[in-house]
Amino acid sequence: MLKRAPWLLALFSISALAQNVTEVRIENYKYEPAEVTIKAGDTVRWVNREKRTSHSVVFPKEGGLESERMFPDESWPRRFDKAGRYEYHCGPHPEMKGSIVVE
Ligand SMILES: [Cu+2]
Repeated sequence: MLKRAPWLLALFSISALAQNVTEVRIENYKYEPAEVTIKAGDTVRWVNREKRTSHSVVFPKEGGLESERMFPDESWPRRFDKAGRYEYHCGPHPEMKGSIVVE
């Protein structure tokens, strides 16, 4: 097992490099930036930078698919494989809105 560890580490590093990760900060009850454009296969990672408030990300057009609740300094990644426009809002604060454009 120990001998295999470096190989596993190398594989993880390669797969991490193969895709782009775009970060969306959540701060002051806003997604920042509120709209991002990425390429199919890329990942968006939402990061909660609040001091106390928890947030989530809900995609109403996908049956209300919702992220885990993100507490301060937690994050949630989602990979987007299909082109399109993905509108989302926050579960506990529906007035918070954002969108991901996948090219
Ligand atoms: Cu929220």
